[in-house]
Amino acid sequence: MALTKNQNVLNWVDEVVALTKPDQVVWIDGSEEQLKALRDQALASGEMTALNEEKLPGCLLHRTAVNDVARVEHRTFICSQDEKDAGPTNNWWDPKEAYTKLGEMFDGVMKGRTMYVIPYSMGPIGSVMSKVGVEVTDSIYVVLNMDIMTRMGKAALDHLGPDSNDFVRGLHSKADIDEEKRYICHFPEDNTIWSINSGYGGNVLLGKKCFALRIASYQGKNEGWMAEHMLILGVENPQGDVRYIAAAFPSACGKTNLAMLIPPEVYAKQGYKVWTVGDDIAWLRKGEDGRLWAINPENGFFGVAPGTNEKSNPNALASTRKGTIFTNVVHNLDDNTVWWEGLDKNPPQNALNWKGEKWDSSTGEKGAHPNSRFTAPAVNCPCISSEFNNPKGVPISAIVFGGRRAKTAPLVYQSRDWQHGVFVGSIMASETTAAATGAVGVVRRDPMAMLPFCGYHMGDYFKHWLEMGEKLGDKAPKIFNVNWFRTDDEGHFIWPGFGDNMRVLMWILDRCAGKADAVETPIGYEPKAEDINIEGLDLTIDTVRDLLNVDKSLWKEEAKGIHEFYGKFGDRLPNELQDELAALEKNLD
Ligand code: GTP
Ligand code: SPV
Ligand code: MN
Repeated sequence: MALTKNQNVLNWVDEVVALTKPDQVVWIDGSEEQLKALRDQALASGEMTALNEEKLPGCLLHRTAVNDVARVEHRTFICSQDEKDAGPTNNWWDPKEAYTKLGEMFDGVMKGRTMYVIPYSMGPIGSVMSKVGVEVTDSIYVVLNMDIMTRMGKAALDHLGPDSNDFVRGLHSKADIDEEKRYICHFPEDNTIWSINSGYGGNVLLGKKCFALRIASYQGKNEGWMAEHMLILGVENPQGDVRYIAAAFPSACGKTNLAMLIPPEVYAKQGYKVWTVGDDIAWLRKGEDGRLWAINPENGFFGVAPGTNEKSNPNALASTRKGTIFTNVVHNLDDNTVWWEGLDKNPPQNALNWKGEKWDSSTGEKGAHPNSRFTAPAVNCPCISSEFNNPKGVPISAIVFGGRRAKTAPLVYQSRDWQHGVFVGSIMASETTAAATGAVGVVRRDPMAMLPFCGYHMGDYFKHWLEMGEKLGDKAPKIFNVNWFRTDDEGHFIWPGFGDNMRVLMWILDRCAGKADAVETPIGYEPKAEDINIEGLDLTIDTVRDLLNVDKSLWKEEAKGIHEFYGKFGDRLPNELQDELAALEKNLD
């Protein structure tokens, strides 16, 4: 039975029912009773496997098709009326053509299947910063994941109200999981997403990257706010004051890890604490007090499993110990639990790999897919912020950009001002990871970690950033860049990373509070090496100096790459950024 009298929602659901022709339609109300029935159905069909009830209560295991394990950027489209509005960094498809072509594929695709209608809120119910979506899908896996990742069910429709038309329409079908016919299409001007032939996270949990970044970034530009690929964390000092940082790193570059970090002993003993508000997406808006405020629109974590362990990220691991869905990890058949590379040094002997095949770890073949994931409820996280559900969000003191760079980028530097900070974000580059299909480890430009997620012209996006800075004036957060991934000549990471990244955050917060010094370099302000606290680390101040070194010849090469990249944007590149590039080149001479 329909859960709403909102005629805009009802009409749209009627339309997609007429198109896809499901055998039946089930409205997801979010009740435990309904969810239990769906879990049971998924267990009976083999779509999911129930895990050890004592060790992992309420946890489920799922395997996607082997051809369907990551986002597919080459099959992701921005379907704006005007090709120019998608910009040079997106794949564009004429909306009329896309609707027609995909319409043929969706025609009758749910015959013999059940359609689930999922109303959900991105952001706390009742917040002025939250927005509603409705996803229609033929996948129970999607329903169960959306339950963890969003505020799902009737409350979302109540939040929308009886008349509003301001909701994002998401249509998804697994169809035949045919990778040749896989399309993730966004129609920003219609608040619409159509996704077909995939069952993998970022392609099908339409509230996440598709809505909360691609559609929302477009909405934010029009409505004067920002949707960003950022974690949000709070650092509490011994006096109990909390300062918030938002940080944008590309996929699989450390957001979940930083968001949940455990302070090293040197800070823990003084009473410092770190609280997680979000690990992947931030919606940011100027608040009544003139500062920039952020909410995390999500309600759970869709985190990278490999590398997560008791030492690297105990909070993430703890988050996955109940009510979690594991995707494409190793199934330990001895005790019906899960395993992945980097969990511990004891791969299970009697186990199935991510493909469901008998797995022998001694062959050296990986058991879990490098992009295997956990979907864990945020409430499970031991360090979840008390402000997690605060409809006002949290005020942001610092914005941090960062990527995976073996050489060029130093451990940390600060921009001279907001405009220079936008430049710093725009020139981000990072080595590609397994989160998207394609080559891994190739350096590419990834401005603000939004290359795959900006729903409109990236030149206009830079302009929007500059405008936000003007709006915020002297209350704007300070902007920084970090790199945890510098390597030595043998390719080993030099900086210990993980919890020790707090040492860098402390310099950042001290700078925001006007408490720390800096030295000027050609690329921006850097800490004095002695201002990075290395107490308790097996690392010398000379190594910190190396980590902070700005190699002018590498940066001159970098500037060439930036020129080339900027060239793509033509006259939609803001002049301010050209000026910043010219200033960088001058500083390097
Ligand atoms: P998405 O969910 O794809 O957006 O990824 P993410 O940015 O949240 O990345 P995540 O925190 O899951 O980390 C991805 C990988 O980077 C994992 O294998 C981590 O072990 C590794 N990693 C995270 N932080 C650090 C760090 O400080 N140093 C090093 N060397 N590796 C790190
Ligand atoms: C990412 O790839 O940045 C993720 C996972 O956070 S996905 O939901 O697949 O986009
Ligand atoms: Mn992400």
